[in-house]
Amino acid sequence: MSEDFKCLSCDKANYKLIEKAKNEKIETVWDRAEAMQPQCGFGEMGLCCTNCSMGPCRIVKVSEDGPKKGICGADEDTIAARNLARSIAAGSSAHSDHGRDIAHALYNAAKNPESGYKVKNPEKLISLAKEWGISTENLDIKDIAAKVAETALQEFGKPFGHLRFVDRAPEDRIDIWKKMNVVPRAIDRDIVEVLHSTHIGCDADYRNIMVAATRAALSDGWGGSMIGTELSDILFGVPEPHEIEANLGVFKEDEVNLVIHGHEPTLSEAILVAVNDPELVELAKKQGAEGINLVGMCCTGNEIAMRHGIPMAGNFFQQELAIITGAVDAMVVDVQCIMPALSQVAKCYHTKLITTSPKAKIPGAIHMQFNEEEAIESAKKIVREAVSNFKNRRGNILIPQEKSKGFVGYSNEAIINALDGVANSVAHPMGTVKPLADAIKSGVLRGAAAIVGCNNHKVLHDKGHEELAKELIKNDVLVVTTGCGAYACIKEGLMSKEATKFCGKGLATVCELVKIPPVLHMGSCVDISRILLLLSELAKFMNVDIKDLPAAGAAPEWMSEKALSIGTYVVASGVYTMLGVAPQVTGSENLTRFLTDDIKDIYGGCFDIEANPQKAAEKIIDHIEKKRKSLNI
Ligand code: CUV
Ligand code: SF4
Repeated sequence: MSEDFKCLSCDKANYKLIEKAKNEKIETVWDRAEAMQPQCGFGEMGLCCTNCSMGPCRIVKVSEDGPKKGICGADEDTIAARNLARSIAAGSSAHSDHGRDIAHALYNAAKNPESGYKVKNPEKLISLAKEWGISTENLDIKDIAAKVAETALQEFGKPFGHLRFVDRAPEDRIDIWKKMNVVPRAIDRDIVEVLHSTHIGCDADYRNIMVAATRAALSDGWGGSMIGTELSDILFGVPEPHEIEANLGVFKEDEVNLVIHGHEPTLSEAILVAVNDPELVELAKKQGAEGINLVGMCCTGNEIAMRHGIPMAGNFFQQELAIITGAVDAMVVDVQCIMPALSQVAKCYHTKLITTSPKAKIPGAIHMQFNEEEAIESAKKIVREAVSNFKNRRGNILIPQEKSKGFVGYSNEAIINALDGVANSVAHPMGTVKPLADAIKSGVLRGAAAIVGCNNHKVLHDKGHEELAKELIKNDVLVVTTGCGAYACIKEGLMSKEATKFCGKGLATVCELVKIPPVLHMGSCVDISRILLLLSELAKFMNVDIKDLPAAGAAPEWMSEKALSIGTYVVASGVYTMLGVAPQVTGSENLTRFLTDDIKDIYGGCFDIEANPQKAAEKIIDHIEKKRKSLNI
């Protein structure tokens, strides 16, 4: 029976729960996706404009008849480009606002002992202060933290100059950005400029619209996201390899199950402290539970798995299923990728859905505002709410057996040290990429590819990630992954020691020699900034630009605006990027050609679209081999 769900997901853990949902008449993402068919063709092609109240306007492409221009005269290129640019700006804003919150938390760590935040990695703090030209003489760690936090916050709105992290890119790359006028200046400014220039009656030139959009995207990758990652490492520690369990089988029948879902480690780190509070553990026991089982979901799950070995319960498409187990006592959420549907599902069980951010409230959920100025106290209140709900369980619990083991936590520091033969230590913040470069030059590794991004009903759940990853490692391409792609890979066993059985000879040898899995978990979506840095270091070491490296990116199941921002900054950083789902631009042939072809001549990277993972892998491998040839390796 449950085999019928093979066409919805390739993760067996989900089948029993989808069946349970059906029996209990609970609607899931797959039901809503079906009910949505056929989806709007104008929207699908990016040809619907609602930028002003003379609209909505839509461009008819399927027949000769029908409007070819909006009421203001905007054509398909303008409309599609404006829509795309606004999505990129929204994606950049999400990552960057996350980065800003981390900077505020660092400031709290420095100035506000009540917050409970502390600098966990002073070495990384000092090294960033030096990089930013902040004098550390006679200053204690807290003072340095305050200065670094303030400087980071200035990056959002400084009136002159460009973003500090831009200087981390290879020189050739910066030159291209200068020539194209896309050097990110100040994060908020670059995002606002997209909103302004796409207002009715402003920019109508699709290529120029893409200039502003690219700058906003770069201010995410080399700005907001990088600030998010670097300051999170300073505050909460640089990730190191941890062996963890993943998938919906991580729930425990006899413990309080608390899911932390969303994005910002400011919340999840405080929740982690709170669940270990002896008083709250005692309270759990009084309720009849054996303890408190904290598990993560989506990107915040990636963050605490990387730093603390907390189990990863599931990715974007599993959020409803987690509650449908009947075993979740509370799902605590902050921002991004939280389906509003959760409150309806939670109502069918005893589960408390707790929203915590003023930026994201959901009707039907309990709102308990997380106060970063008293982070730990605030988190304890939330955990108390979860614990006290254990006694309200209604039976009818189904925890799937399925769970996998794997190693997570490959920050650049951890990767470099592993390849260097330094076991489990991130003591020297940025060693040398020589061993990685050597392995690539010698051809033992053909190259590297990043598999990132979400889940999307347009692709069989998890299959896009898994199949692509397997095909690449079979061909000696080292895979790094973040986001929901990381969940798919660990669930499929690709982060375990045994995963070498899927590898080609070269990659298997490297993995066995330095004891790493062939698919490296590099974190959350904001941590794609780690990948930028790794590429940048590798390019500098090999005396080339990022575009010359035998490397590629892929987002086989992407869906979010954040993914569009990521894709754009990655392409503008010189990376060939494969999408499993077409962006909503295909109504404009010019824009589509620009993104998949013309852009190559400008940035060296481009988008490609291929839904079939086997074919996508072939194209990526082909690209990698071409780059090797040009490098004469
Ligand atoms: Ni930020 S953006 S669905 S959680 S990766 Fe997962 Fe990752 Fe996409 Fe969201
Ligand atoms: Fe229509 Fe132009 Fe207004 Fe868009 S901006 S809704 S195309 S009139």
